[in-house]
Amino acid sequence: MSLDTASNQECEAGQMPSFTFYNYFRSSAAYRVRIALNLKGIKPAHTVDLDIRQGEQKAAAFGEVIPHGLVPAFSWDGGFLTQSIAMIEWLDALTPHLPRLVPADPFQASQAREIALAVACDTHPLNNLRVLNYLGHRLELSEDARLQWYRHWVEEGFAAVERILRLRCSGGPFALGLQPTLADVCLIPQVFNARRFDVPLSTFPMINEVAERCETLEAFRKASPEAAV
Ligand SMILES: N[C@@H](CCC(=O)N[C@@H](CS)C(=O)NCC(=O)O)C(=O)O
Repeated sequence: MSLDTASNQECEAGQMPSFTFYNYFRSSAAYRVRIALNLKGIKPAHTVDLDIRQGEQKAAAFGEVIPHGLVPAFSWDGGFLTQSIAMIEWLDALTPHLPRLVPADPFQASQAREIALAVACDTHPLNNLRVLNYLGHRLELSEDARLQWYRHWVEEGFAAVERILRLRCSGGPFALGLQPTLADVCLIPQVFNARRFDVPLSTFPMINEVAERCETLEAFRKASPEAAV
């Protein structure tokens, strides 16, 4: 596959190429992309499931399409894209006729990104597999200490999102109003992870309400790691 600039520009014409999705069922960043694909009704031509516990995403064979060694990623003939939020924005930009995940209104778009980034930048990276592995293997923190770390950063992140939701006062039922957006797409996988690690969520009523509403939608349910097992 050639990754030169000219071939990457082929996508700029606004045509969605036939693409491959690199996925791991329990990855919350990949879960975001699965929700986005379902909400838009887009099916990748191929899905490659990689077991990140075995480090499969770092195999040399994927070096040109997953250069940072993390899932999710997309590739197509002549190009690749990583970073779940960039990938979702790419899907959205190429299919504005399908349900919009980043609202057309610039202020609402910023608000969707605000919540998405509070999850994807301020919360999730602190609890990534490689971070938890480093705490355990390199710094030799106990299982209990790692769990404490995990819960602390989710609680910090969710406290911020809860305050934002309260101040934005969208009226629901989704994070920013009547339609699910990038905000919900990022929030729900983090809620799933929080439940998995028994983070108490009763102090985040607005997040809980949004999660309950999203989970009534098939697009969210079918994207869940539980749907894959
Ligand atoms: N900022 C990235 C995060 C990607 C990421 O952290 N992926 C995790 C799974 S959720 C991963 O591949 N972890 C492998 C590892 O930590 O070794 C995104 O949004 O796509």
